[in-house]
Amino acid sequence: MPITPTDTIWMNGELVPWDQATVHVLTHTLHYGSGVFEGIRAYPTPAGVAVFRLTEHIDRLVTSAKILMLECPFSRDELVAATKTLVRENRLDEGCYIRPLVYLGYGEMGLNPLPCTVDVSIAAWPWGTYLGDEGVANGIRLKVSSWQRHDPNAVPTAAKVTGMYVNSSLAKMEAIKAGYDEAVLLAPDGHVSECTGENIFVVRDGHLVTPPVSDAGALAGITLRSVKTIAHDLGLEVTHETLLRTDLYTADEAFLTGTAAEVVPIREVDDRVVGDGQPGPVTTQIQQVYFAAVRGEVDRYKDWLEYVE
Ligand code: PPE
Repeated sequence: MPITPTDTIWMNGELVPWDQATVHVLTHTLHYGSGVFEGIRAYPTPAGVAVFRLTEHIDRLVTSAKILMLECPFSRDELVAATKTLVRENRLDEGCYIRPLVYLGYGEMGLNPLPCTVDVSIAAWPWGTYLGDEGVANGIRLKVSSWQRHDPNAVPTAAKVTGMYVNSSLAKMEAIKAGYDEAVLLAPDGHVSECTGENIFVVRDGHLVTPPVSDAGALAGITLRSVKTIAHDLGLEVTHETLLRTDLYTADEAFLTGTAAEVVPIREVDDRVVGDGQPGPVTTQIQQVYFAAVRGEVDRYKDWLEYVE
């Protein structure tokens, strides 16, 4: 997934030319994975480019920083304003992916992070579909990973910590090398947790089920929250229930949700066809409403859009 450069990246309060947005090789977080980050998307709408649920993403970033005891030198409001400035100044009118990062900078080494300076960057660039246009249209093939999701007492699964994504990358590589598109990870108790960078839903008898986020060690997804609202508004019931891998095999439909991935149907899990192997009617309906909502085409979800102008 190559990056398309834009003009500038926001670093510690300034817009820095793209090629100069660099760090020292002894940057603390590069060694110990102790940063926190977000993934956010902006979309073109009839009223101009809008960042989807920006304040909620920045709130989650600030919460992740709190969990890691990172003293973020910028307030929530400053980070929201900085993100809007970045998207506006780089004229990303067709939408973009936005990646804020709070990290420990250069100056200290060793496992005590408390004396380190905390740096913040926000980058944005145009990014297409994360799991491919074909996957969005026709569904993807999943493999249950041999790698287990984190134990929340080993690393804080409620925080979006850079170093924790080693686990996701191991699972992703295993799945891709075995010929699948994506992996689903099981929590230490054997229940379904989430995918490498997405939450997971199944549809049973027209009713949506997703794992209980914190018990399953999954991220409290903002797309998951949006999908729950959309489903309720469509008159569909949504519950959080523990799921076994066999619940994925026997579901009528399944799909995953995430900012980068958006809403993607699952057509197979461990070589078992889910439903009839086509995106099901509930998945398709949720996907259509989600894509319309992010593009400002659904009045009732206008509050989710934060305009950069
Ligand atoms: N689980 C994980 C592990 C996760 O990384 C994400 C987002 C989600 C669930 C869904 O959360 P939300 O985006 O709030 O609906 N993954 C981000 C990073 C992907 C990547 O770095 O690649 C994202 O989608 O931006």
